[in-house]
Amino acid sequence: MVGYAFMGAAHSQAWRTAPRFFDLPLTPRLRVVAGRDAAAVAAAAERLGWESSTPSWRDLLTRDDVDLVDVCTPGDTHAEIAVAALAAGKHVLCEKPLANTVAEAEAMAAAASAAAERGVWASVGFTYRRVPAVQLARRLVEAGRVGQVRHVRAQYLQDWVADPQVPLSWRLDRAKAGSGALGDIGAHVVDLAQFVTGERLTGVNGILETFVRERPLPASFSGLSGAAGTGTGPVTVDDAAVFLGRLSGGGLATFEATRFAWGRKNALRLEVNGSAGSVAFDLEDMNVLHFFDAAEDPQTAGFRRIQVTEPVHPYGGHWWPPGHGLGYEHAFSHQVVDLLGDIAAGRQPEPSFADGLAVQRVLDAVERSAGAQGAWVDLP
Ligand code: SOE
Repeated sequence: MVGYAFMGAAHSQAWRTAPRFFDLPLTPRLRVVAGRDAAAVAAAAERLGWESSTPSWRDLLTRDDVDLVDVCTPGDTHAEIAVAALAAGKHVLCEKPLANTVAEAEAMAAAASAAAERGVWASVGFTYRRVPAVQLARRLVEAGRVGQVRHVRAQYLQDWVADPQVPLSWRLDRAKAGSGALGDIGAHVVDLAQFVTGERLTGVNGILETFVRERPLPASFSGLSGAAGTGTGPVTVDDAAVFLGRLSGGGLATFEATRFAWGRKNALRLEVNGSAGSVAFDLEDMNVLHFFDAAEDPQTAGFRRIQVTEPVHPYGGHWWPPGHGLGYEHAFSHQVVDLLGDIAAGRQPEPSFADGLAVQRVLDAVERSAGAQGAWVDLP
């Protein structure tokens, strides 16, 4: 693994836990974690359960006991690490968004398709696909239970920078993160909208805003919170993104991604309205899927609140007894389960780098639309 902060901790937990709850065709060994600060990465290895550490990610590429490289760094290093790892014959799991630019994402997708010819696989970590209720939503849409998709209503609402005194961190730095709310959390809802509907966005029209343009420099920062130091610096990314989209099946989509929705902590919401029904999901109530079936008797029809915690449900029966819910971290374990299953079977894991590139093109189109005063931008 490269990187060992928030995402590195989440991935480590998943690599350790998945084989304890699922029968996996391959057994993960946490061989080595890389990070620039030798002392800090050594401490992280100890804390997160890695056998060794190194200050150079390139060391991973020459080790025979490394089969897969898990990229948990900010977006500015994804392309370089992932392309080099694939060239070295290592499978790659890369955090989202795939890259900071379309050009980087294109290079990564090209490297992934060349590697696939050699049975070396790449996947991008749009982890929310692995929430059981999201998988169930996909199953219902795929089975035709909502019919022809008319609307997708997608939001990702957070509030962790709504306070102007929250200091700068890499997620607010365009050079590191590529974009702000758009790429950090908007990317998730773009991916989920396309995953759940099985369609692609064919065009977008959007606006971006940065509400707080100058923030304290950090004295320290960890995860999503930090302490202010002295002096200030510029915020170089969007705080919020709002955009419209057209879907390949003719439906209409609306998206909102913001870090300024006080009280909304991690509210990823997705609602799909089709010709035959609707599904609705909210990550803040992540064990539940709401489903409306338009074929039901109108006298008693209504949104059904499905508790997605039963053995018949996706990933069901592997964790706790029926009715006992899962949390944020379980989706990362499911990611490990699916990825190792696909690698062992010699098939392309999903989401692929091509899927990551498709999302990147949407993000780029939203930025171009916003830059062109809301012009409509078509996607290939
Ligand atoms: C912060 O906005 C963040 O941790 C994102 O970086 C993640 O991708 C998202 O899953 C949760 O929020």
